[in-house]
Amino acid sequence: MTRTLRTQVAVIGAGPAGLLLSQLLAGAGIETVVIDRKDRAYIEGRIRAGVLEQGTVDALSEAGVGDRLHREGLIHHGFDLCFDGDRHRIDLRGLTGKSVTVYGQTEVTKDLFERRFAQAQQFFLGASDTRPEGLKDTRPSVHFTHKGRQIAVEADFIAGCDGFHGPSRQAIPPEVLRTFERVYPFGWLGIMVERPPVSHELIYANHARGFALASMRSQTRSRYYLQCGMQENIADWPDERFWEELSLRLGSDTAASLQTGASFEKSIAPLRSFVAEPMRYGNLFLAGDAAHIVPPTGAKGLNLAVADVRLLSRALIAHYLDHNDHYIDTYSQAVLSRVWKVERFSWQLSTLMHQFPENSPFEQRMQRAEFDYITGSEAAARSIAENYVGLPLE
Ligand code: FAS
Ligand code: PHB
Repeated sequence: MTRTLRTQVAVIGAGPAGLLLSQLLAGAGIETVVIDRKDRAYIEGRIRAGVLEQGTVDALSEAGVGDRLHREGLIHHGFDLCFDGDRHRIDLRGLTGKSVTVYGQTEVTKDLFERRFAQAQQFFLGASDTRPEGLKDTRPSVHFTHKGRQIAVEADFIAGCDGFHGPSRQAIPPEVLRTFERVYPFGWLGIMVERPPVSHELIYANHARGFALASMRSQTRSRYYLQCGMQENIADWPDERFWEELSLRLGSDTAASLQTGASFEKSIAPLRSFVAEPMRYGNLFLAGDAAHIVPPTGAKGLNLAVADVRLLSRALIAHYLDHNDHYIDTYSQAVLSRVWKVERFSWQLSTLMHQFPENSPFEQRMQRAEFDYITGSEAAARSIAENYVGLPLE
């Protein structure tokens, strides 16, 4: 016996995109139901992004979840690019007048969950067999199993915020959906450690042995990444080996300040660029990783998801409050225009900062020339900076 519910917007996915969308819509009095296959503890425990654009900070503040972010977030006015031991600071503040905030996605998700539960958001967590149906109907629906019961949520719209592996993108007919993909020939091995960061700002390094990134979550908690092979096994990377490799790639001057210790999280993430078009089909709207993936080099994944949600919430609020469907009708075109620009930047920085096994000596020289151009030209540095702090929403 199926239990049928009715709402205005059914949101599949309680990651940052789905949680922020439900929060922004609630602020406009629009009702949502949020469905996720995982439980709150699992979702909050996922360690992912660490750098927030100002636009993301503004959106979280507008959503009423900015208090802890403003208290605990670290404002960064620049970051370092290193190439073969040469180190150059990209002065974000001086070049763009803007900065970024270091604050983990884990914390963003916790803040959003706390707010949504405080506002009695209707959640179905631990759902299985989630299926969006009737996308072209005036009353599409999401069907799933929850605590052994068959549930159907009828809605005006469905927001597919269910990440790269979710069902929403796959519900778009193959003859309509177009996908674009680049899989990089390496991954990122990341660790988290309760030690002060090696530097007060982030360091991106391209060394002959591979890429390295020195990041952080606070003044006492550091996040480090090493480029690694796609088939690497975590068991082959004990902490001692990780610290030794990181020291080599960061260079002896920087490594002299490195405070090592026992990691409490270690994982390998593959790198890909991916875009699905369109981001709307009937009454289904895609947002975040459900529609696109960027390599983490440009710190864009989470920020791009938030930008999608800002445009989607504007479209849905205009529909319900102003009976204006202009932003709904132009959502896919508007959001994809920005998605492709961010894909370009993430691809550019990944291409510059990693060792590619297949690169010819000429392509290696092109990498060096690109680094020398960026460090020698204010215009080139400003281009990197304006993408890193976040392109305008439109
Ligand atoms: P999410 O994937 O966060 O959330 C999707 C939600 O949908 C999940 O909670 C999932 O449980 C749910 N879902 C999936 N299938 C479902 C189904 N069948 N039924 C119901 N629910 C379902 N970005 C950065 O900027 N910097 C980084 O360093 C970085 N590192 C990353 C490392 C990894 C391993 C990964 C996977 C991503 C990383 N990202 C990083 C990108 C990441 O931050 C994403 O951009 C961000 O989580 C996007 O948020 P959402 O679109 O909400 O998708
Ligand atoms: C992180 O701290 O996890 C992080 C920071 C910057 C990136 C990617 C990841 O570009």
